[in-house]
Amino acid sequence: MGLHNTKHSKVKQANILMLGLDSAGKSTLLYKFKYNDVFLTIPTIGFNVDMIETRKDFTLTLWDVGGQEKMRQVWCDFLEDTDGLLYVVDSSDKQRLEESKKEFELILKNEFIKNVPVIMLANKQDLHGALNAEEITRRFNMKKYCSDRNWYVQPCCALTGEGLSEALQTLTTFAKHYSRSKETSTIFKETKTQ
Ligand code: G3D
Ligand code: MG
Repeated sequence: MGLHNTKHSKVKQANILMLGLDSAGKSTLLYKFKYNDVFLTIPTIGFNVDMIETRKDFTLTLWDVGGQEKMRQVWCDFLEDTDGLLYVVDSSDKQRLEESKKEFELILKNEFIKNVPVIMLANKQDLHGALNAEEITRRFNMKKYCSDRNWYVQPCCALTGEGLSEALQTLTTFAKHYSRSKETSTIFKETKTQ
């Protein structure tokens, strides 16, 4: 993807993978995130990318690779370089909650993103009957399934932008921490094989 962190250098950017069922609000979120940033759409491949400077000298690169069945294969190509997972759920869609949960569990099982931090976005909080963050935490069994990594459930509304800056800041903290630990383990492995 050409956006790797330079090995052994200070971490300057992190790759964030956005996932979630179709219609959860990923594209809307990305659109809201960007504000003045360059919003790059790659329609031929079917995904959107956005780079956001969340701290001084630190950028999050958000990859919205789409939630449809046909994009599943594509996800795997992204996983290896991922420093953070942004999982979006439509908190008002109780009918598809189980489907979303199954998808989430499947993703977490992937070896490439073992220990990768997760921000769960409990989106569409503006809608009547939307489950709150506590309820989403419980329904998605976060404590159990994310026990091996940093995680946080952030309530938000992609339409108004509420909760989004908090999500990005938490994600930045997690991703920075994760990238650093990844670098350290790389150095350790290299030292061992010498
Ligand atoms: P996706 O990219 O995950 O597939 P989209 O989802 O971003 O395309 O959003 C799907 C629909 O949900 C869109 O409506 C969008 O406007 C709506 N949506 C996204 N976030 C919110 C939210 O926080 N609150 C509400 N009320 N709606 C939201 P349409 O009508 O265009 O299909
Ligand atoms: Mg979309």
